[in-house]
Amino acid sequence: MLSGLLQRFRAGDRLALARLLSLVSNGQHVEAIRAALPVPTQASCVVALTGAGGVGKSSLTGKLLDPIRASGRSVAVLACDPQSPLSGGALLGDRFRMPAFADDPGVYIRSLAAAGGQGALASHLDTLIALVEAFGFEVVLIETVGAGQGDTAVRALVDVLVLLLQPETGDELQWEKAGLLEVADVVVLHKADLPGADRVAAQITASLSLSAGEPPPLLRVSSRTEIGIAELWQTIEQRPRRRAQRSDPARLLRLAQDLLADRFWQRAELLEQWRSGQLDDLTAARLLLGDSPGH
Ligand SMILES: Nc1nc2c(ncn2[C@@H]2O[C@H](COP(=O)(O)OP(=O)(O)OP(=O)(O)O)[C@@H](O)[C@H]2O)c(=O)[nH]1
Ligand SMILES: [Mg+2]
Repeated sequence: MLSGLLQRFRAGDRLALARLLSLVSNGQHVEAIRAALPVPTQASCVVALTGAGGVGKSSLTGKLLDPIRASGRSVAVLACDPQSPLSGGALLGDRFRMPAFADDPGVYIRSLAAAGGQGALASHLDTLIALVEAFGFEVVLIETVGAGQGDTAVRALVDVLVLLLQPETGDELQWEKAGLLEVADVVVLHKADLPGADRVAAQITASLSLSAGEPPPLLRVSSRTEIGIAELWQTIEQRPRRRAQRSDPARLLRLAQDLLADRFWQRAELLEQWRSGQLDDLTAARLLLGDSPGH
């Protein structure tokens, strides 16, 4: 079942992509899927939009599709929704805000909910990203509800983390306490069309100036009036890509694993010998690596 699915995935079948995303978000066959993914031909740009519920992550994600598509790049949106898929509300809601792209082959939008909630989804987020990257999408936008600690984990998996704040939340000090500002690469004061935006912007600027090192840029954006949308995408694009940091050995290891995985699935004969018991695990693994079996 899985190998057929992967074959269709490699052939560019969107239904196969959807099915694989479902499997991974439910924690099924994650290792096998991960191992079988082709190496992406080009590095994509992975952006996470995080912030409290209702801050406007979905609306802003929809708006960002315009400058991304205008630049000619394809884009996948992964909305990591903590709600049950049974409610269906979030999925429909997200789609409804992006109707202009329903027939655009360069746009793929998917809401994901995990049985185990947000944490379960986040634990497989790297593989979910790898899936849409391997499918060929050049930009990946991830919508995730900010939960403080979770954002630190998300940050390690993406190129740019965008934190959304809004005026009039009444709990403006919460993001400071949670250390959210510290993990952000770009801070957005969203719903800047609302009254109180100036005051909150000044508060955020003051908080940012207290942090050690270069503070992240703060942008005022409104998805309602479209103020700041183009500037935001430009800012995101110009940020250094975290994942591209060449000094990270984990990235090299990942590439080596991908290459090895490619080789693995081509070694049908070796797999058959292993399945039939002619080769034990260790010997088969060494042969796969190109080692002589005894060493
Ligand atoms: N005034 C104003 N309202 C906005 C703006 N963007 C979104 N909203 C409203 O804010 C509400 C929440 O927007 P969403 O985009 O669903 O927010 P979200 O962060 O994705 O919400 P969750 O996915 O539920 O966490 C909606 O009622 C939007 O109409 C904006 O720029 N200005
Ligand atoms: Mg949303």
